Amino acid sequence: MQSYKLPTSELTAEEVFRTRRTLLKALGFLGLNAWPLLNACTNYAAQSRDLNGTLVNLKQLHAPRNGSYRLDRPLTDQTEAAAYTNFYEFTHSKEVWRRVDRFLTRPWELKITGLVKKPLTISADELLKLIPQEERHYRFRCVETWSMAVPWIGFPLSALIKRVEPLSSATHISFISFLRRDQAPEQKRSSVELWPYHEGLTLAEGMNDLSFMATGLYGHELAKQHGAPIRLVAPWKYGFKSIKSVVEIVFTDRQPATFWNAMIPNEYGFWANINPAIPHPRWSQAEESLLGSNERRKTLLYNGYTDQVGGLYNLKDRQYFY
Ligand SMILES: Nc1nc2c(c(=O)[nH]1)N[C@H]1C(S)=C(S)[C@@H](COP(=O)(O)O)O[C@H]1N2
Ligand SMILES: [Mo]
Repeated sequence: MQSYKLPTSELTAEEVFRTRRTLLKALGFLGLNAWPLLNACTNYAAQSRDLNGTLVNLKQLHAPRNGSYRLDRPLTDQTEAAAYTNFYEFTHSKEVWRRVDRFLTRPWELKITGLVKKPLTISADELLKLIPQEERHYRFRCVETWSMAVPWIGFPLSALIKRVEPLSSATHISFISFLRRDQAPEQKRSSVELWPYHEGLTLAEGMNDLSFMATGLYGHELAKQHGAPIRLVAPWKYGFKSIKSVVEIVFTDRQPATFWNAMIPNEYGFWANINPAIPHPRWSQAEESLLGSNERRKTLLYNGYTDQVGGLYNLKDRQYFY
């Protein structure tokens, strides 16, 4: 997904350099020859300690499991999932967790506007109290071919839609993420004019029971790199549809613009429904690699959710699969 032109970040190199220098000093002080040791263990030790620290600090959430959603594979290890995320506002690498310190996810306001009878502006914490939370085990498939299986906590998007009462003219829902150049390094560095990240669904897709607003993962609030404090999860679509850290939801009467479609229109469309038979222009979508174990599996049509969403699309019409 990285073929567009953004300057790459040098922060990783800097951080690694700093860690190595500190260790070199310490080992030099002990009179040891540091180099062989360094290459073996510096980065791994420093990184995993920091990530675990981050995860331990998350607030616990308690939500009953909705047993209707069952998996055909084990849950992904939560540290593996947290260490390998896509969040282009912060970095193009998967080590987003190392760049989110300055990102403030509380207080957080979510605005719901557009073609609705009852527009709503509400804090993330109030929203948690307003709508009952549940846990759902979902598969999740990135367009880049990695996948995971995780226990989200949150609520069906339909519950929120019903609260604001869409007008009969509303056909689509647009989702908008934050714009904070002071907190998100890539929003500051990049010349891309498309920020904030934005995504969209049809109203029918949003009302489908699979569409989920996630506020937690693995029994606690979302880690920042997973899109705290609230994000969309549409598990039958490629991962880029599942927009993180949403600040605004707008009901419209036309198909909304979407970030990756605007960035690379010949590779990423509005629909992005998962279909192993239709390759990405640059790679096959037939298989996926499970985060953590690296096990390879055949990718399933609609990521295995045909019973829930198959009726929304025409399988013979390719527009739905890019
Ligand atoms: N705001 C925002 N949301 C985003 C992205 C992003 O870069 N910015 N990346 C998307 C992509 S490409 C994927 S695969 C998923 C990854 O979710 P995860 O990192 O929690 O696994 O988030 C999606 N949501
Ligand atoms: Mo992705």
